[in-house]
Amino acid sequence: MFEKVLVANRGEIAIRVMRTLEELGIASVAVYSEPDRDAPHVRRADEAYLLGPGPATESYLVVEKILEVAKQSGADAIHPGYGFLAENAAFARACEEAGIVFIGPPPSAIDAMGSKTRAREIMAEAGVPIVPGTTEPVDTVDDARKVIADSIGYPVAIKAAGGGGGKGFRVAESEDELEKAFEGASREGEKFFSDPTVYVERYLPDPRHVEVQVLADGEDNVIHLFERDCSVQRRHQKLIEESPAPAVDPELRQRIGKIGTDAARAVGYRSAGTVEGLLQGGEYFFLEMNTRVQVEHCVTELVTGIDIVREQIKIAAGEPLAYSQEDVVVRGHAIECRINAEDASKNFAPAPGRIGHYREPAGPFVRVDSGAEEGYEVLPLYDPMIAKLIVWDVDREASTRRMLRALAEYEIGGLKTLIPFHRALLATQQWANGETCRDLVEDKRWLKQLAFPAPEQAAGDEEAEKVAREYAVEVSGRRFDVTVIGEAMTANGAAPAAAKKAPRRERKSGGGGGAPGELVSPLQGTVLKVAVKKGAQVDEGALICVIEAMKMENEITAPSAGTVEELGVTEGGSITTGDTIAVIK
Ligand code: MV4
Repeated sequence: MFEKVLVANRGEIAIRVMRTLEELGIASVAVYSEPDRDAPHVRRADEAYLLGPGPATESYLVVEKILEVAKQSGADAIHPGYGFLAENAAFARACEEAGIVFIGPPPSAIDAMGSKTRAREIMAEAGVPIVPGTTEPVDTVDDARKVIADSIGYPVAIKAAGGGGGKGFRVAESEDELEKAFEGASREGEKFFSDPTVYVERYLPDPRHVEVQVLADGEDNVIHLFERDCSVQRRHQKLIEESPAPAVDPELRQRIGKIGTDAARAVGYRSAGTVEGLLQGGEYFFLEMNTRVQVEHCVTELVTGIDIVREQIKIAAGEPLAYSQEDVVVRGHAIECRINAEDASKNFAPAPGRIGHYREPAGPFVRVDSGAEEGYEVLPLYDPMIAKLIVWDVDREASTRRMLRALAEYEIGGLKTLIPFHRALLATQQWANGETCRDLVEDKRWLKQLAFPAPEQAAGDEEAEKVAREYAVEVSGRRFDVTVIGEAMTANGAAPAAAKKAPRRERKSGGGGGAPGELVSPLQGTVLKVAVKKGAQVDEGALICVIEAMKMENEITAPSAGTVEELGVTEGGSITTGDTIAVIK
């Protein structure tokens, strides 16, 4: 097994991966951009290294820099998370060439699935049902007109070959709309993937988005962990995901599970992956394969009890799968709500800013995968998804009630999030019926009425003249919640929550501050023991003294090897933060 893994990502997924690494006894290495210096994923890791400025193209996407950090830190492997470099075959190859394991599929499988036309061709050959349409690029609008008339029929979807996840996707209801759709898809393909190639599919009128989680170990064991339904999406951004899919019965479940494993086998897959498809009237069609761990993998973890990231890491380390298909069973129902810093009532406008008060829900069968905390600033530079709320219960109805309870417990002040949207949507009859809620997420009037009930509490908005504050009062022993609206108070040192910076974690070693070679006390307390004499030679990591603080004994060690030129501590003496313990040169 690996000893140390670099996590080439940020936010909730970086923390998610580090948690599993710790459980496996593997040290974690974080990388970060300048504005992420004090981000939670940086403090969660055992070691952290700066990549560069904020824009991802200068930090999280710089292959050479990440490989350099991997070498410098002695990492055996790199976990890419999702997004950034996760589906970049050139990066996976560069890792291999540098002798570092890429925790993901073989580059050839990334390439095969990266081209949507090639993927469709491979799937058709392997007997996997694809959405009817072309498996080859369509070069011109005239060619498209012909192939549609001959074999597809309207409406059609024009999709970019380099696309995926809905980028470069246009619909033409009839021939009049074809040229515009074709050019739109081609332009978007060129813009996002430097590839203007498009292909044509029959447009399915009201499909459900159903995907299959697969695991393959490279030793011919390919299994699936059943399906997820991700039909609640807007502009191709998934908002809510669940497992099992409400529209899938046991017979169909077996069928689409096999489609998932057949698709994975057809490209020699190894690692965790997802086969995405459309379900329309009992028919299931392959759409594309995501060759990474996905945002929504957690719902599958909750219904199967399998840690997908752990399996992914073990597979990458060369271990065979510990599960066979028969071992995998689905129990109960899990739902995930993406907590984005967005205002649904304003057409899902991005709502970056600093989080004020922050409190996560808890209690039975509630999981929060978050990259945020009190005082954390959501930057417009990166993905607006700051956390995911995932719940489990015995069935869909109970799981929905549990999600509504957890959403009500979730307190995020200072900026707007999708919490009000999720609470409203999960309370609708459409959701209860298991519908896709497609009209609802596009319905401006419905979205508008979920405008934020009370104008955002002005936590952190020091300029606001009037602020709303919530208090609990007791009247004759009975508790009431009251909202007091008045001028902001700055007295009593009660700083608004947003003004409080997240506490920095103390770094244990390294002579932070101080002159060269100076070892400064990180704490205040009593010197219980002095382990060296002045003039002594010490190795790096050698015990210098023991300081008792807050009833805890803290060992202070040498940050580097050298001679103890000065010694500022005596046994039994007291010491304050910032005092010189020793000078080692
Ligand atoms: C489609 C489609 C209808 N016909 N393809 C592609 C990316 C993914 N985000 C949704 N995609 C779709 N591809 C064909 N040939 C409809 C969608 C679609 C969708 C599908 C299921 C549930 C919700 C959806 C919302 C928008 C688009």
